[in-house]
Amino acid sequence: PSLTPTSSSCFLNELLQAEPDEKQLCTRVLASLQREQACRGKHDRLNTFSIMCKMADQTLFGLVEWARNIALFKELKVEDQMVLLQSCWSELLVLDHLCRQVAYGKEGSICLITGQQIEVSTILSQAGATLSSLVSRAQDLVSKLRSLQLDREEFVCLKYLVLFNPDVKSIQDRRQVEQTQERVNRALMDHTMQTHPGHSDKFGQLLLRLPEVRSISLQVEEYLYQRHLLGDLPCNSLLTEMLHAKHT
Ligand code: DR9
Repeated sequence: PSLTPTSSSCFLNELLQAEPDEKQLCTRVLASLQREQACRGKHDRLNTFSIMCKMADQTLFGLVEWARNIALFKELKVEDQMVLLQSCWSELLVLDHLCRQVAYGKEGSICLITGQQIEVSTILSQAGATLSSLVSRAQDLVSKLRSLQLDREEFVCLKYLVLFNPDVKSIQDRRQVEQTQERVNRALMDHTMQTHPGHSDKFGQLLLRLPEVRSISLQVEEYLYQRHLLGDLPCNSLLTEMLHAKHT
């Protein structure tokens, strides 16, 4: 590995600078949950599902804000920004969840954005079939990413690759999305070769995880849509809005 910073590593540094701070995010989510609880009376507490949805909603706000601050994203037409976000919001949520598990999760438990750890066995005993399968699939992916020693740089690249997806239908500036995708891909490849010269296929191994992220995210949407049909989703949330954008 060379000692002079390459253009890829400079580019990666820039991407990392724009990463949201986990502590700040946590504080914001906790504050919003507390505000909500304070507005309710003692006998009208939120149930677990609503609390989780609020958490996911706040996380989603953070992810949209993150995307909108990216220079290469801001340069796109607003219509393109919208279709890109509508097509990848659930993948971003899943990636975010996976990365949090790799960074902070303990074996056998799930770490929420609030820092709370919940045992997987507890979830599996309370959740229905769809959620149980989701959590198990996500945990399997977490194990794989841990054994690949996914780092922050690689995680950011995966987020970018999910966001800048030139295959999304009706994109106008397809060429520009493609160029960003290629640039990030290159940076990811250079980074894995520099940090793991002995592990020649780490780059390929990471990219091969993306279809499973996609598949899990579609199952998350299906799960949420089922709960929506049961009338369980809060109506004025970004989560619900994104879910609807796809079903119209
Ligand atoms: C990173 C995103 C942050 C968002 C926070 C949500 C994180 C979701 C990630 C993992 C799920 C954790 C689940 C914690 C569950 C707490 C205890 C429990 O098991 O509650 C059961 C309750 C209802 O289960 P059910 O819907 O299966 O119904 C059962 C039925 O009544 C009997 O058959 O489950 C919940 O409340 C879960 C709410 C999940 C909200 C999901 C938002 C999804 C958004 C992003 C997901 C990111 C990836 C998740 C991959 C697992």
